[in-house]
Amino acid sequence: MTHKGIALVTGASAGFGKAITYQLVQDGYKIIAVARRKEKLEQLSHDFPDQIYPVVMDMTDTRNMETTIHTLPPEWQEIDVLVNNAGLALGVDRIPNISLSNWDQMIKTNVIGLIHLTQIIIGGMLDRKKGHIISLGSIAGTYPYPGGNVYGATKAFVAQFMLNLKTDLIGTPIRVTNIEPGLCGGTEFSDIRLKDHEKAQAVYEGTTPLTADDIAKTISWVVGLPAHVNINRIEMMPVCQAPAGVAVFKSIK
Ligand code: 8X3
Repeated sequence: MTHKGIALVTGASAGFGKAITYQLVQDGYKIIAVARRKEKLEQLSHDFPDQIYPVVMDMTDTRNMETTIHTLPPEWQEIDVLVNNAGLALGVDRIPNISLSNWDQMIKTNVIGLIHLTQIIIGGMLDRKKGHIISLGSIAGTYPYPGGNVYGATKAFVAQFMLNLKTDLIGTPIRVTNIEPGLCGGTEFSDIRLKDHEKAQAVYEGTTPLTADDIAKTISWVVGLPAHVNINRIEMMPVCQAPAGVAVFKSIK
């Protein structure tokens, strides 16, 4: 298969990131697979030893990020596609009954880690006049829901950052896309968010949610479009989901 280029995928060891990694390998990309969990990354590179370069990196540790990226082996330095997938939701508690450390962790990963890594990688893309930056947003960045508070706010940040990034890059060939999925099952997302497997399973009961493969196929399509086509954002939901109505609290007894 023709070698299409190098893609760096964050959060590559599981869920969306793993599906995106496998899909892009099938599409002919070599992948720098970034995640915190070394053993899971080793499994990925065992599956595709020549196509995957594993990098253990914590998205909240921005001090070492630049060194990690700039000391990649020379043959892995020219990144064509960056997939900012790493991110998490913690909790569905309503304000004020929230955990500030959960809020901090979401902001550090979903916002700070993402913008730092993007800034570190974009210079090389501009030098080579080639690149595509894709982030995983969420419908939670557009539609509020109870307990979505800071998670939704981080995803709203990501959506606006990506639009502003595209704007700053006008006149360059760099492409910028935000993927905004709704209900998506089969990953650790709700287990991590709710810290209760049964409650996490219940989120998807009676639904046919999106899957990580649906997200990976969408990214494959976006990346595979001709170089002059930029998909700014894609909001995607399963058929069983619709944007929420506006809430009204009535005090009638
Ligand atoms: C994941 C979608 O609806 O759980 O970002 O916020 S949702």
